[in-house]
Amino acid sequence: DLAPVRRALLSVSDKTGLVDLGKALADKGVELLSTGGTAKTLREAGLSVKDVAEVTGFPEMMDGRVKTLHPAVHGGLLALRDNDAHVKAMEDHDIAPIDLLVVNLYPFEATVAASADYETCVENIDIGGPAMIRAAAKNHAFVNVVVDPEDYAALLAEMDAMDGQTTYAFRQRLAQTAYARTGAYDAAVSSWMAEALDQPAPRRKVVAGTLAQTLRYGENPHQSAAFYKDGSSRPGVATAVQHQGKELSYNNINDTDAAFELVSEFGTGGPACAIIKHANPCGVATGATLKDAYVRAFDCDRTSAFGGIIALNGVLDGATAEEIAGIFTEVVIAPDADDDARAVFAKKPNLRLLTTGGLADPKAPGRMVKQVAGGFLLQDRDSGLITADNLQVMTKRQPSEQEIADMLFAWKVGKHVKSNAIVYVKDGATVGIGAGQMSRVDSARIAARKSQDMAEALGLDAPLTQGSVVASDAFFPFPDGLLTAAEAGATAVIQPGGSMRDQDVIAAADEAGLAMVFTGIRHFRH
Ligand code: 93A
Repeated sequence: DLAPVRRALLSVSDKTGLVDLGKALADKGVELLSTGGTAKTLREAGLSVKDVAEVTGFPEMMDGRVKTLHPAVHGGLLALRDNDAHVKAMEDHDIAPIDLLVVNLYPFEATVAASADYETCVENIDIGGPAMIRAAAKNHAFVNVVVDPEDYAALLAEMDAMDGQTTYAFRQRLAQTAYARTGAYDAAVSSWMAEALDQPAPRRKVVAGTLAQTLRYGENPHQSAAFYKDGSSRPGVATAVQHQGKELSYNNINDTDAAFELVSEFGTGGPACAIIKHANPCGVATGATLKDAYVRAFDCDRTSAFGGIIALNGVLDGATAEEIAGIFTEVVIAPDADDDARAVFAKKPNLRLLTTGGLADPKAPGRMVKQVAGGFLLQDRDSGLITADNLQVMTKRQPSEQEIADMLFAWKVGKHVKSNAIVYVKDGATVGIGAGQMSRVDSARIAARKSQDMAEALGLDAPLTQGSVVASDAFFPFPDGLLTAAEAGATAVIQPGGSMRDQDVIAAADEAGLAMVFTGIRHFRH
């Protein structure tokens, strides 16, 4: 199953490692064919190269759109060397076999990521490259195909070990990688077009991403894992710059995303901070300063905040960094960090600091993927947003201005809490969060209970849920959850409404003297 490498076609956009590869191949006596720019680079390095134009008898034409699309190339890649008819066809038509194809494609994904205009993106759709890659990969019985400079060393090592030849198993692995590349490439093109056409989830037809980073392990150390990126340029964990600290783990990336998406809900309207543990917030607050917002968020649940992930919606400053450095924190993510803050964190080398250059737009369209056994679920991002104008007062008592402000705050937070979500808020800070319970009344109880624990720890007379407002991510199916919140001291309730028993819930709210508003939309998050 060994096959010789006598003739190679090199056609690469990314010229990384090209000259070294060309030299190594030439040293092994391999004849080099190449397209325009690639041939030029090789010749400038003193290598002797044959132009593909000479092989095809046609010049590269139409701005390079047609360079390698010719039987002299594709016949050389596809001919079965052990098939008499194929060999005769090669002889009849003066086609020489090509044993090694080295191609990397026009940088379509990078062009999209650089926010290029539509025409530039179209022009960067490679046609000849994928055609050759697919042909060479199909003929892996005889042909080697390399699509990534990272694999040049492995190719040369294989040829060294096998006396200038390669094994079938090696060529099979190359072919598998090659089809992954062409598959991901076309998926990226399709996804980009879907984005350009602003198509919703069901019209996408394909979910695309490119391997960006191999992770040390997955959710648990016995699971291997990797980070795939979809080419989006929106501020967030995928595009953030890491300034210090260990490599992000799988769980770090998941939690950092949750933290940044949540804090971005607050826009640039004033300092805000979110602290995340296990993808749920354990404290969210606004404040006069970022430091103030952090301290208020921290005070929601100091126990859980230990080892948390912190997101801020403004430029991290020295005073805030100093405060954050007081306890163990895994990751801090913010639009930017000033020199003072960086100096403070430099003393904490394990702390990961990420900057994004801006906030995520909560209204932006986008797609969310979730895997189930045997498939993927795809949905539009939850970009649902409400303002005070969307609130419908259902109770006899009207909410106060402060209650309305706190309810809108609690609603934003609740959108980012795993269902069933119950969030108590007072004066622009969460004071109790109940997440991920199978029953809504349990979430209400847990949130109140945690607030009580915190009041004891802080030496307060009463838990901060006294005089708070409460948000529920979906309707209360019965009055019990609402009554739990009333017992904890909540005075106003924000919830979607829409239960068969809304009238019972409204009556219970009136009886308890609560103000209650309906939003008409819900924020399940599972
Ligand atoms: O425009 S193409 O789709 N038409 C072709 O026939 C063709 N053949 C190779 N693009 C084509 N290529 C691509 O050109 C390769 O995939 C590679 O990315 C690039 C190398 O061009 P150059 O050698 O001129 O830098």
